[in-house]
Amino acid sequence: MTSTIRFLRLLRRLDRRGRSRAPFLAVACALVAGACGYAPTGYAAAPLHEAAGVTIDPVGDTLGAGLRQWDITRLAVTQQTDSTVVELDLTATVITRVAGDSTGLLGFIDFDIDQDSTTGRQSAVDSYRHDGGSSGMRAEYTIVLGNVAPDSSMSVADVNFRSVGRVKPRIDGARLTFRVPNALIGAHAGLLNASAVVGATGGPSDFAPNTGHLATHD
Ligand SMILES: [Ca+2]
Ligand SMILES: [Ca+2]
Repeated sequence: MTSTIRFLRLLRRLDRRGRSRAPFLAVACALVAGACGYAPTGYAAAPLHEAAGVTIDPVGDTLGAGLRQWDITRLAVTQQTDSTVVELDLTATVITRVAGDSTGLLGFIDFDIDQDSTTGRQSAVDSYRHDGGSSGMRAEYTIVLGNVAPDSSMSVADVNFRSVGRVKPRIDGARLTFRVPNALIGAHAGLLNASAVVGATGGPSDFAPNTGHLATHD
C-alpha cells in the first residue's frame, strides 16, 4: 500500500471516529473546563518542569507527490503552568483544511509524554518516512492537523486514535500555534518528546526532526 493511500485512509478513519464521538465530546467539553478550548482555565495545575525544546528543519527538504509541498522550518514545544505550547513553522502561510481545500495542511504532531520509546504507538513520522531513519520515539497523543471543525479546532487523539478533545490553533502567517491543556494529554510532568509530519492531498511532504525527535528539557 502506498504511503499516500495509508495517509488518506488514516485521516478518513480519524475523521469518522471524530464524528461518531461528537456527542460524547460535546458532553466532555461541557463537563471538563478547558478540555476542548484554546485558553484552558479552572483545573489544578500539575507540578511541572519549566521545560522547552526546539528543532530547526531545513528549507527545501520536501518529498513525495502531494498537491502542496508544505515545508517545515521549525518545531518548538514549551511547557507552561497548565498547558503545552507547540509552534510549527512552515515556509508558507498556513492554509488549514477547514474550507475543504485539497492543498490545505494535513499531518500529525505526536507527543511521547513519558519519553519511553517502548510505550505508545509508532510515531506518524516513522509511518511515512522513506529514508530508513527513525524518530526514536513512540506516541501517546497526537494533534491531527487534518481533522478541522468549522470553528477551526483540530482533534487531539490518544494512543488508539480516539479523539480526546479539540484544540484551536492560532495562525500567524506561516506559524501554527497550539496551546494544548496538559489535562488533555495525560499526567505528564512537562518533559516530553515530539515530532511532526505534514502534507496535503496526495501524501506527506515533510517531517521534523529529520533524525530523532524533539525532547523538552529543563
Ligand atoms: Ca523542512
Ligand atoms: Ca524535514
